[in-house]
Amino acid sequence: MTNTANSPVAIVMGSDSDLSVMKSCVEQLREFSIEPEVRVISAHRTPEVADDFAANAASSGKKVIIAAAGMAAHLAGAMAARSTLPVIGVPLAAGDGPNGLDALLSTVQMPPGVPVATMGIGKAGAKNAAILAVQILATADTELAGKMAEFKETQKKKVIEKDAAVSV
Ligand code: RP5
Repeated sequence: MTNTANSPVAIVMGSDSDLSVMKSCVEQLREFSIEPEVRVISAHRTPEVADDFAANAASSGKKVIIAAAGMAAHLAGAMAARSTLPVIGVPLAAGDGPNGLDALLSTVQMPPGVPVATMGIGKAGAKNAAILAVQILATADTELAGKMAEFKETQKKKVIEKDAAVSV
């Protein structure tokens, strides 16, 4: 197994039940040759671990923290409270609640001074979290910036091809 403790990107999630959705975040990062450190850390069930991880993330070489959780999702906020790093939050649908709206509001409604860049709910948000993390890293990495430009170009070409091929 690769040692990812020195990776510039951490993905923390509240439960292993979040992994099926967060795999798309991992896969998207891998497309940019970034292998993230992936951890299951709960703001509510393992608050000491969450606090310790956030407090030490910057000094251990992390540049961005992606935090994903469902229900009353406080993980991203807990990371932002204890770290100076940019924190990207991914709200997830979990439990019998309102399909992730609970997690979205818990993640996005941070008090002034403690921002969490909150993505959309679920898989699209997980993928966008990876892309935003790459964009943040790319501000100080020209090679990565080039890969991001390529990514955008490929995406554009795909839509133009679909436009040309569309028939009803
Ligand atoms: C949250 O509670 C987790 O992020 C997960 O989305 C949800 C349910 O967790 P499990 O009961 O499946 O462990 O903290």
